[in-house]
Amino acid sequence: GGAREFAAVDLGATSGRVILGRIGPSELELRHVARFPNEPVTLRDGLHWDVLGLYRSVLAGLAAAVRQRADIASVGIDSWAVDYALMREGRMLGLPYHYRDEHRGLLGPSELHRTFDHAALFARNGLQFLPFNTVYQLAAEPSLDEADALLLIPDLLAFELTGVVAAERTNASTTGLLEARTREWDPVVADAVGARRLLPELIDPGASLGALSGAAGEAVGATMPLVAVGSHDTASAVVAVPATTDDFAYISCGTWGLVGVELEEPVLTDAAREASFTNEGGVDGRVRFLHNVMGLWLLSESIRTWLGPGASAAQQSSALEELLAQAAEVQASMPVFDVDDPRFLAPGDMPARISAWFSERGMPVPASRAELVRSIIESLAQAFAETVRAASTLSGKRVSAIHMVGGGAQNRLLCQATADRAELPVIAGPVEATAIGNLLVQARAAGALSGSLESLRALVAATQAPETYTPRTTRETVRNG
Ligand code: LFR
Repeated sequence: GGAREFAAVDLGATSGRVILGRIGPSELELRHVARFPNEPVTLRDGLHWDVLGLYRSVLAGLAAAVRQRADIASVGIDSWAVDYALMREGRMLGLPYHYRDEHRGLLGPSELHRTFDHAALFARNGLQFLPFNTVYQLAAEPSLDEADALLLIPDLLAFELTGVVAAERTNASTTGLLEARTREWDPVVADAVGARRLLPELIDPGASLGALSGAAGEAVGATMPLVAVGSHDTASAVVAVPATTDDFAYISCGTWGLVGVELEEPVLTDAAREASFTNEGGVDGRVRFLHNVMGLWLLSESIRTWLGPGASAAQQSSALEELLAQAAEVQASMPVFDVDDPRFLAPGDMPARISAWFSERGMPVPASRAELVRSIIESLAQAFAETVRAASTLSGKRVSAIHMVGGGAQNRLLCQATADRAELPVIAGPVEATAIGNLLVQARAAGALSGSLESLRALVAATQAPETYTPRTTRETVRNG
């Protein structure tokens, strides 16, 4: 069959993009159409996503895509997980909160754990404890009674674009309201937070949601169908891992570092729970058995602190590049901290929090910005390596290589440090794995491709040329281990 054109909307915690993909059985070609910042805003009642600004950027990005290609077969949307809008009669009841809102992160777990502790929840939903999981946010939610539906972020945008209400299953698996084994809504946990009547019908990646319609169709200038993809960004990223064998671990590295393996069945053991592993739903019914490592957030928030309020995205990324170059030159061995300490979750002064972590333990504090950046990189690499080992031990899955996808794949220092500390090759790229996974699932739904995830991955491997980092084994290079 001939190649066809698809559009991916991929919203990350710091930026969003619209990407066109031309896809056929031996073709996968990307064209970047639009990139826009995602800037949260603090109101009196807490930290929120600017979903209206995002929606406006999505419409403008899709309109630009249509101007470039009149023959777009479909559109797919993915974003970060867990956050939601409450709806009443098709109207949003206030702006969605940001999962990094500190107040809700403290209140939610303490509310829900009075009736359901984490072990009881894990036995049902298989999720690691993260204070911002939807189920905890709902336990802290002031306006549930007024709502008649709950829509996760991609489902919210899908509703505004098409008028169709549905819950895409991979993202629903991050809420805590889905049973890990059946992948259906769990009425018991949903009742515990009073959300049962708010949960839409579940749909799977590949299902069509119907054509863009109404004001959305007019703004975009076309009425192609919206197709459900792995709407949880991490689910889409894992689809596009360019693996050619089965024995791999993945690190989807952006704001977060999502580190784990793909399985057929969830692992619901005490050991998995105690190691903070999660069983999220993948495309084609696969299980993403992984742990959330704090990720590049540690770097981006440090840079935001150093540059001060008002620095542009361009200033931040050039500062990052400069600091990484300096960090690569640091000769002294830098101390490693626990990147998963919950104190690093909320926005704020990151360098001060990292320094405090070291001083509290009587450890040397990195003396310059370059040293602190190096310490962050080494600490992330250490956490990545340990998490890959744990994923393999806990699941019994053999791992002989690590695939690093997402923005982290272009961070050479991080890729090499991860290879060194894991003593495994790191295969880096593609950077746009999430958008590619989004596009591939659409292409398969349209019949432009066929086959299992393995054949989709083979296409990525054949067309995107990942780069391999081999572990260095001399004593000098593993000095930090
Ligand atoms: C990554 C991600 C993670 C999820 C976190 C919060 O972008 O989707 O998978 O745990 O954001 O939603």
